Amino acid sequence: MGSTEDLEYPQIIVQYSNGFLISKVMFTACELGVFDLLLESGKPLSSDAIAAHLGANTIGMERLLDACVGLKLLTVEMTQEGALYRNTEISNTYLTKSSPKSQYHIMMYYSNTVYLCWQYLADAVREGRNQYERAFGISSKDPFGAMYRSDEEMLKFMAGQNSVWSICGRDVLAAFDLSPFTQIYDLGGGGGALARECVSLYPNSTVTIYDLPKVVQVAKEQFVSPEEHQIAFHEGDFFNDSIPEAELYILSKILHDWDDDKCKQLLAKVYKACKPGGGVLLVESLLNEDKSGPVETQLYSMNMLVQTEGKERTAAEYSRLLEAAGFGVIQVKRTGKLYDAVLGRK
Ligand code: ASE
Repeated sequence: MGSTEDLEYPQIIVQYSNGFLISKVMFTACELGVFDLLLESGKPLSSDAIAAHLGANTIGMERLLDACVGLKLLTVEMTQEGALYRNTEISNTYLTKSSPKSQYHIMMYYSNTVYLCWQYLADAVREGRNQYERAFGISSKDPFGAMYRSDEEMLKFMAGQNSVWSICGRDVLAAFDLSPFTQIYDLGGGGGALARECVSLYPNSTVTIYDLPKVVQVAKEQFVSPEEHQIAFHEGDFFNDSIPEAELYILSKILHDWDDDKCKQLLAKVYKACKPGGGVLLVESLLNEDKSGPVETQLYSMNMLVQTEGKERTAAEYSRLLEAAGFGVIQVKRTGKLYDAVLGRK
């Protein structure tokens, strides 16, 4: 930064204006399968070969590939046969569908769902509510009814939410020693990627994924194999149905979907169900106490405005919600990655 950050040439303004172009180039290369093809081929390919394989226009594909080189998602090498493209290590690891650390599904969710809601960000700010009516013509009263408006949308959301745990799951679960808790419920556990991390890190634990019946059905069919004996399921709506007794409840990216009243309602129910000596683990992206950052969390909070009824909160705000429900000895651990951990004890 420094000297370029002046009124002669506002570097930061240019960079921010172009931010959405950068996102869309990366999302589009993922969506078209550029990174998957280059991984599978095992050798560098020309833009014509890539276009032919992916059924794309040669001019369009060459332009996309060159932009990916500029973004350091691909490298290019000039040979006698012309320009040959290959993946970078980052692309191989995070942008291919088959990688264990793949972020492909969250990108597709951002590009095809979140992106459309953000078209109405100004309306969301004016009205203070989510934008499903404008973006998709559906009622925004029940945000998860809207987010799960079709089986296909629900599947995209579940796959997207799963992908983040391959890069942050271990850190949030290792933030505290959870080995004393063997009977664990993951409320709103969705596709089960965090549950899988949990049983792998704590081999004596059993994790029950508590989620809506249609979510549990898809999780069983497409995400969790019956051989994963330490993962169980419970079908229910945690606001309207009972919550079974357990030693630890994980609420991962749940409270950020709801306003303070709903959070208090849910936490009071969890407190009642919790065994004495048990606890609740909140996994959330924490804002600084003065809300001055981190910028990723501030942006996610804007996304909660356009997509849900919630917001991102500070550690003190989560602590107050936990205390209001009866939980004590509240501990906070920042991981330095996207998601952090807050533990409350009964
Ligand atoms: C939710 C999480 C997300 C509800 C809607 C969501 C995410 C995207 N849409 O609980 C993941 C976090 N990313 C962002 C941009 O908020």
